[in-house]
Parts: sequence; structure tokens; C-alpha cells
Amino acid sequence: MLNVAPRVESAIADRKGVVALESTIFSHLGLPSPANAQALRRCLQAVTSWGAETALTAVIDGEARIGVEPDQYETICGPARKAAARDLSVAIGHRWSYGATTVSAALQLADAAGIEVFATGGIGGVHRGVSDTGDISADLDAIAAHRVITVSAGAKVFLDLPRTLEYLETRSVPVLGWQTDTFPAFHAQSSGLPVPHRVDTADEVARIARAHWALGGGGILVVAPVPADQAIPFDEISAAVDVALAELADSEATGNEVTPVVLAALGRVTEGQSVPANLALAENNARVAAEIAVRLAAMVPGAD
Ligand code: PSU
Ligand code: MN
Repeated sequence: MLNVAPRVESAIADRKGVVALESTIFSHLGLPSPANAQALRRCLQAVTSWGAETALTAVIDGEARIGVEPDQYETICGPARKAAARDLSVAIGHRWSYGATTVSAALQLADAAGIEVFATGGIGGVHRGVSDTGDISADLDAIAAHRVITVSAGAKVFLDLPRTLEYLETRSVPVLGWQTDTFPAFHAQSSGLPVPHRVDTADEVARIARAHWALGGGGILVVAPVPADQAIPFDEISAAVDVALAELADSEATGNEVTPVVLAALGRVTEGQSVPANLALAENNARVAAEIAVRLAAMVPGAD
């Protein structure tokens, strides 16, 4: 049922450093073609060039894969059904041909396989208007529950970012700003909101993680800003978000359809500018995650 690639198993055993990846971002639900395939290639390369092993997660033909191989990349970049953590068992039981893992599903699979670091684009969080809709992404509880470090460019910019940070505090998730003092806003380098703690090196993250886990803690969120050359100014992206959310209000989308609809609308409203930003931040997160994974794997639990 759980299919862990042998190269991933060996990398864990050899303490080489492994980075898990979700697949929704690379499917038709995440990025338009051909940007999705480029994103996949660039994320995988960012991990391997840092000396870590990649573990792309997905459900393919009813089997949960941890470490998808190149012969399935075409499937990964194609049409998918979105599989959050609660859908994983259904995707397996109903033998979905392709269930693309979200953050919550990828974290569950990573944890089950013993992988300690995971990279994504931007996590889901508390949606604006939550008091009407109750929409809080399962990503947040999954980050809190699993002993895995998630690296993201903050949360998706169309969310309620202050409430998302509040929720992470409620769930005792350490939020570490990677070489930054403020919470990134996905396509924008900063939301202006302060992060509780700043870190500047992988070594700091590794030491914090080992301490957190020794104390019985769950997940850790490391937030890395999108690289400056692809960043969109916060005011500009905020204006685009307002237009995209108005389009959402006119659509019938609810539940797990909301995120793909808003991401597609943002692509249109920014005339494609959001796409290279999305690619650059995903690649950067994969690189930061690899750096952390290599350092963490080399550190024997309890010895440092
Ligand atoms: N961020 C992106 N693209 C995406 C997502 C996030 O840049 O496609 C996906 C992730 O898989 C995340 C999911 O886990 O959206 C959250 O969906 P929801 O808001 O329905 O929980
Ligand atoms: Mn939701």
C-alpha cells in the first residue's frame, strides 16, 4: 500500500538527507502547463544538486508512492484529483489513477516513511471570511501533527495571514523566518507581519528541530521569501488578490476547489506574472529544504 522507492529508503538509512515533495503544485490543479513541468524539474534538481534525495509523493493507480520515478512524471504533470490527508485512504481504496497530494497528504506520507523535511510552494491556511465559511486548510493541523519540517514561502497570499499565524501559535508550531524577520506572502517577499523567530542557517534549524522533537513537539514551519528578482510587490499582488477573490465569489467553487480557482484567477489577473514567481519560490524552498535535510540527517538525535 505504501510504496517507498528503494533510493529513498537507502538515503534514510545512510543519513543522506531526504526532501519530500507534494504533487498538487505540479499537477493541472497547481500550475498551468508547461510551467508545472518546469517547476517539477527545477525543484527536483534543487534538491539533488544540494546532495539530498527527492521523495515526490502521489497516489498512482491506487498506490501511495513516496519517491515517484521519472517514468511517472507525465502523470504527475497531468490532470489529477486533489488528495488531502483525509482523501488518501479513499484514493487507495478506490484505486484512483492519480491522486495529487496536498501539503497535508504529503506530510502524512513523509512521516510514515520517516522523512523529516518537506518542501512546498505556499501552505494553505485560514481563509478570509472564515467566520462564514469555516474554511481552514487541513495543511495547518497536519503541520502541527507530524514531526516534519515544512519549508514554504509563507502561506498563500489570498488567505487571512494574521489568522493563519494565530492558528499556528495555537497549535504550537514554531514558525522560523529563513533569513527574514517578516512572514513572506507567497509571491511577495513580505506581508509586513513579524515572524516569531528568525534563523539564518540550516544548523540552527536542525538544532531547533532536534530539541523540539526531543520535547515531544510536532511539526516546524520554516518560511523563506521568494527570491527578489521574481518577487511581486505586496501592494500589487494584494490588488490582484482582490480581483481574484471577486471572481471566486461569482463562481460556484467551494471546499477544495477554492484554491485552484483562485490560483488560476491570479495567473490571469497578473497577466502570468504570478507563474514565474510561483516557480522561483518553489525552487528556492526545495533548495532551502535540501540544505536543512542534509544538516539534520548528519546530526544524530540527542547527540548535539
Ligand atoms: N500552493 C501553491 N499551489 C498549490 C497549493 C498550494 O502554490 O497548488 C495546494 C497545496 O497542495 C496545498 C493546497 O496543500 O493547495 C491547499 O488546499 P486547501 O486550501 O484546499 O486546503
Ligand atoms: Mn479549504
